[in-house]
Amino acid sequence: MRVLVIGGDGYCGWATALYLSNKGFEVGILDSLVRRHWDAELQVETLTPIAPIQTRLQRWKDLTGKTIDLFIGDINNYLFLVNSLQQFQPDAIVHFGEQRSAPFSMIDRDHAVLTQSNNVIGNLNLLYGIHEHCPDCHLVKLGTMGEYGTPNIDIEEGYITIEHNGRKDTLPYPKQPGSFYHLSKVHDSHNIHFACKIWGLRATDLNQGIVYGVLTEETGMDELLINRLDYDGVFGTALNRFCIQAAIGHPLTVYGTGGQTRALLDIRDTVRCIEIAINNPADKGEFRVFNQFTEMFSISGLADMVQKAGADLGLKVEVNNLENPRVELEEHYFNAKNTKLQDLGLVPHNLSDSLLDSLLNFATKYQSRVDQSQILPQVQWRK
Ligand code: NAD
Ligand code: USQ
Repeated sequence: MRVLVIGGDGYCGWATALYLSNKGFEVGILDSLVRRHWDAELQVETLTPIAPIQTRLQRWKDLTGKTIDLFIGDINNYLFLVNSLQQFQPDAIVHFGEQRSAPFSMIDRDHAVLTQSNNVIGNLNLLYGIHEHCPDCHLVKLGTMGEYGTPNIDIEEGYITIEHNGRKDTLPYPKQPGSFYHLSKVHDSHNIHFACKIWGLRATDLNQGIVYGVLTEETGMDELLINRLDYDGVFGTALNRFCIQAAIGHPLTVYGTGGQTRALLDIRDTVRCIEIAINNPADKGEFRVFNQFTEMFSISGLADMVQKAGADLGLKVEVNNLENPRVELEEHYFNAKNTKLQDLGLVPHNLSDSLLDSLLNFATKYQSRVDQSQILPQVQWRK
């Protein structure tokens, strides 16, 4: 099967492209490399020294004999996108290629507009590209658990059955996202749902939780295949950030009380979930939604776990409750369903002491690359 990984130079996309290539899929990567450009603009670097994409792919070929096609360009450039689709002829497209940071989208008007135009128009182009050039292709689109927000009822997988004034229907689950980035994902979901309805496209929206970890079997094979690991206040995410903070002796940055509860998963489960979605395509006209996470934790719970794992390694880890730069509930109900991927065969890697240990050791190895001035959050939602 031919799989095009859009955003294949990024954190989830790189791990996925190598995993699928290793499993025998014919893989192509399409990426504009804009994420490397945004890092440069923010003057941040990933904790890990990532090689240029061409070097990465050459190393992969030298090690495994497997070739991954490369298309460098922006999916907002429709001509480029169509040429790539015609050349590669994908059976499935995994779409990771978006601006994915909530704080980045909240910096100012420019960054909100950049986020929504990059994400929403890029995704709309892709829908047209599939419709016009590969209508049978299965779109596997990365959404986010943050589309749902934190409602005071259980979160279902995409749809909820409601009885109202004596009538009953199954409807898209209500969305209450918490940033202009998370909103872009809601807009994408609506556009994909509509395209499936009018053109009979087949699509799976994967509402993914926060991803943690860095090593997968493939990216761990060689230093030149190393994956990115963000720790800065804009692109770094909760658990990864906490491990790196612990390794360099920076107090853990819990925003507010830390009672915020979120859905999380190991990057090794991200790649497996994508494989499961590809191997079990949605029907023609079906807009299918899976909640892609394995466990739920409060942010203060995560900080406590990192503190304990750090202590076991002889690190003295402090926790700081900072004034919350975001507008979000800090104490709330959160119970989301996640059975669909497990029913199709996902066996989760639950968060364990050994994973925290390995992440802390990994962070310690690269600690000299950390710029301490990039750790505290600088983007304010209320500004
Ligand atoms: P990332 O920033 O590491 O990678 C995204 C890649 O997409 C980058 O290489 C970037 O250059 C590319 N890209 C962005 N816009 C593009 C465009 N218009 N055309 C072509 N390429 C483009 O992000 P990530 O952490 O790997 O996230 C991947 C996807 O998964 C995103 O859609 C994100 O919203 C979603 N997701 C991520 C997480 C997480 O914790 N990292 C959690 C849930 C969902
Ligand atoms: N938080 C802290 N301290 C930190 C960083 C974050 O307390 O140092 C808190 C935030 O306030 C928030 C929670 O942790 O309540 C999660 O924040 P995050 O930055 O780890 O994650 P988020 O902004 O939600 O975004 C990340 C990815 C995004 C993806 C999303 C999945 O960047 O691409 O869509 O996780 S989810 O959270 O399920 O929506």
